[in-house]
Parts: sequence; structure tokens; C-alpha cells
Amino acid sequence: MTDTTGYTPPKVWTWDKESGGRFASINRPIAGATHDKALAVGKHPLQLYSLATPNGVKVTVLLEELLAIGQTGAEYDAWLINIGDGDQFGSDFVAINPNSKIPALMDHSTTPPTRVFESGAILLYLAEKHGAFLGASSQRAEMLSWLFWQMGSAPYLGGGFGHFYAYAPEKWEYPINRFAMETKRQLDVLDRNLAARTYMTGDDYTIADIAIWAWYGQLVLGRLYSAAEFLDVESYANVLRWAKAIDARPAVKRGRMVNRVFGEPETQLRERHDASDFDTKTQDKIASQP
Ligand SMILES: N[C@@H](CCC(=O)N[C@@H](CS)C(=O)NCC(=O)O)C(=O)O
Repeated sequence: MTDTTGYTPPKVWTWDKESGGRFASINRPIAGATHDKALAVGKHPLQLYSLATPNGVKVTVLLEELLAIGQTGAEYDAWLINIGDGDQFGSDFVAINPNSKIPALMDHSTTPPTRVFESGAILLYLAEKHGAFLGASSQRAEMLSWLFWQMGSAPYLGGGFGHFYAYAPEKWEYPINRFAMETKRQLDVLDRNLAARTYMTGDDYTIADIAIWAWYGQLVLGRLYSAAEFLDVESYANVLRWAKAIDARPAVKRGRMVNRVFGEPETQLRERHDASDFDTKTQDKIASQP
């Protein structure tokens, strides 16, 4: 196979050079830990190791939603995993998530403690544990369908469109066209569903909404890849209406702040160990301490 760029794939691929682009330094074709590193354990049963990317925010939004409805058992410590520094390849982290990706959760309320990785699995685990944000039981299959739709679809948006539009070392027309088309098709899938429904499965706000909002909601709100104009997100009016409604929820505002290391200092709560941390431990407050 030879293409017009002059690249002929070898018979067997080998890792002989960095691919370039943002995050190239953390990409490698080998699983497992690269170094010994212990993870801290705080006072709450739930210990979250994460970062405020869309996948990380799904979990902190759900935890804040659970606390907002009085589920005190959802109190949690959120520890920062800086993926740019390679924290996801530390030994304790890999013991929780062999796939070396945030978010990862340990539930110390069980004996032995339960590890959960993959954001969709964490959402389902927490929602089932607390019996909340699952929607009506008659709609369970529909809710699971949309939750798994998100898990299967977002890699086209993030790993496909986002990578080639925002992070790749050069702008190549073929992959940008390929993934922009797929991303727009996905937005249209959501727009058609939300034309007749308040939330993804009907009247109930569920973990499917939280999962989809973290990616596609934030995309249409202009927060991902500086791509709102390019993708003409304004044309998905139902998705925008739904995204804005979720964005206005106080628990969502709090959830977005946890493990955040970018944006305005007052929006960054790098670690969360107590509900009061939102008032006292954001980066602006920390910076103004003597
Ligand atoms: N399917 C996984 C994806 C998680 C994921 O891709 N996490 C990214 C940040 S959004 C990560 O940790 N990347 C670090 C790396 O690839 O080394 C989930 O939903 O939990």
C-alpha cells in the first residue's frame, strides 16, 4: 500500500520515533506502569483519581449531583492525576486502571475495596449504588443505550476529530473531513432525539445526559477544540437548549471545577476533599493566602 504522501507502511510497525503533535510525549504502545508511585488515600470511602477532562468531569458532576440530593455516602476525595506528567503510568494508578486513563475510582466502603475504571462503568456503579440518576425503570434499556452510545461515539469526536483538528502536528484534509462529518452526524443524532425529549431518555435527567453532556454538550457550548464555528454548532438548536439547561445546574458547575488545572483560577479546584473546598481552596484563594 503506497499513498500520495510518500509513506509506505512497513510490514511490521515499530515504535521508532515520536509521532508529533500535542500529547505525543505520553503516547506509547506498551501497557503497564513506568514507575513506582503510591496514591494518597483520604478520609472518605470514595477516592477518585482524575483530571477535569470531559471523561473526568462526568464523574465529578455525578458525585456533586448525588451530594446535592442528600446522598451523603457519595462524599469523596478527588486527587489530581496529571496526565501530561505521566501520573497515569504510576504503579498504584495502574493497579486501579490497567488501561492508564483517568478517571479511576476506589470504593473503600466495600471489603476488599472495589476498583472501578472506565467513566461509563463508574457512572453506572455510583448511580446503582445510590439508586439515583438512572431514570424510570421502564426507560432503563433506553438509558443504557444512550450511555453506551456515548462511550462508543466520543472516541470519534475526541480521538478522531479533536486529535486531527486541534492536536495533530499538521492539518490534513482527509482525516479532518472524515471526522468532522462523523461528529456532525452524531450531533444530528442527538438533535433529532432531543427534538421530542427534554433529556436524552425523556423527562428524567440521568447518567446518560451527564455522559453525553460532558462531551457533546461542552462541544456545542464552545469549550472543546475551538471548533464551535467550524462545526456550526448553532445549527443543533435542540442540543444547545439541552446543553445550556444542564450547564446551569449548580452541581454541574461544581463538578466542572474539580481536578481542573486550566481556565480562570477561581474555576480551578485542583483537589477536593470537602464540600467547603469550593469556597476556600480554589486557585485564586490559594494564591491570595499569605
Ligand atoms: N474510555 C475511557 C477513556 C478515558 C480517557 O481517554 N482518558 C484520557 C483523558 S480524557 C486519559 O487519561 N489519557 C491519558 C493517556 O492517554 O495516557 C473512559 O471513558 O474512562
